Amino acid sequence: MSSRQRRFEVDDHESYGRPARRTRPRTKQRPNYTDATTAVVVTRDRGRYTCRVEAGAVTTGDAGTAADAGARQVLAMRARTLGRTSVIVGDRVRLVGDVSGDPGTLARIVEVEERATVLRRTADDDDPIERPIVANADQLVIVTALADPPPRPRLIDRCLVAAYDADVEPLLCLTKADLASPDDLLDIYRPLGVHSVVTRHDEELGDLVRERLAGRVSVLVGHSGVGKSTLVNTLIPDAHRATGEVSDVTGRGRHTSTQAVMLPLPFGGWIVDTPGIRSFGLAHVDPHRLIGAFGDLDDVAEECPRGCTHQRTEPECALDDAVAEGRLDAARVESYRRLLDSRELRAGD
Ligand SMILES: Nc1nc2c(ncn2[C@@H]2O[C@H](COP(=O)(O)OP(=O)(O)O)[C@@H](O)[C@H]2O)c(=O)[nH]1
Ligand SMILES: [Mg+2]
Ligand SMILES: [Zn+2]
Repeated sequence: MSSRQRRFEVDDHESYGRPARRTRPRTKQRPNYTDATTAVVVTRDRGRYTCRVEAGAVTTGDAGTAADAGARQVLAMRARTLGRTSVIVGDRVRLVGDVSGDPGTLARIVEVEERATVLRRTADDDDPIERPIVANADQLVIVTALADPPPRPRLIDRCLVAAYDADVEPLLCLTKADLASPDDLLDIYRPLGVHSVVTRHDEELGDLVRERLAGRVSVLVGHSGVGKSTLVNTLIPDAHRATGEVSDVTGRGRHTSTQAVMLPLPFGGWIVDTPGIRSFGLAHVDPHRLIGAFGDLDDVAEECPRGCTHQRTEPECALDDAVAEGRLDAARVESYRRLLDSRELRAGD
């Protein structure tokens, strides 16, 4: 079993209420849902899931598929047979029952496809468990304002670690370039080879932004006020996301504070706006996995003593030898070690 599959199972601890008592003996044979309607979960609210069903037999979330004008939204609940399997935004599911999407109807989710990736919300004081929040994302867009609010590189580092750990490609999106220059921040992340885009609301969005997002499932993460919703509205003119809110969390209770909403992009792909998610939990991140995101470092690390964590304090780390011999760039190794260290910082740092 791969480590990813294992993590998928570990995540499946969530359930809503108590499982209903069984009145009939459970049959051994699992039902076959191949006739069920395929959909993607776009948002959830207290046990009700909004699922998007494409018109025609289009595979949902398919890379490169342009937004389907004939798609419909279907409200659904979990079928009891799902047991403890969690359902989150981005999940590809099968629906049975009334899948018309007509007002007042409620379909049932009978199957959740295995997830390619899982992003988890960080544990906090209210909830000590890191919960999965978005499935099947392939890009994490770390949205950082260049000013107002000022950038926080340590938070960016934490988001990068979460992305690499989840096998989701990071994209640094630097907003409000009308207020400050992106050069210093770009210099910090250049040694890691992180892709970046720079935006400002008084100018047209560069083609690069759309190119980076097209055909992918991208999750926006960043503090309130950095310009996430402004960006979504620019990308999707009819999205009408509220902007300029003082706080996405205040006064709306815990449920909505972590609500992610997935929207189809007009040029193909999906974007997930995540109002309350500022950082991701890193308690589970394994340093031996993180280095796998950096192929050149990973190759050198094969020369390390067993169990080497590759931190600065390791006396015989092969990364140091490789830097001394000019095989690796010192700034890249240093940046990688800074990421490793960021696992130990608290989310608010
Ligand atoms: N100066 C400037 N302000 C921006 C820019 N983008 C967004 N804003 C403003 O920043 C505030 C927060 O934006 P919003 O999109 O709501 O941020 P969110 O909380 O991350 O969704 C709003 O008042 C926006 O008008 C930009 O490029 N430059
Ligand atoms: Mg917003
Ligand atoms: Zn090492």
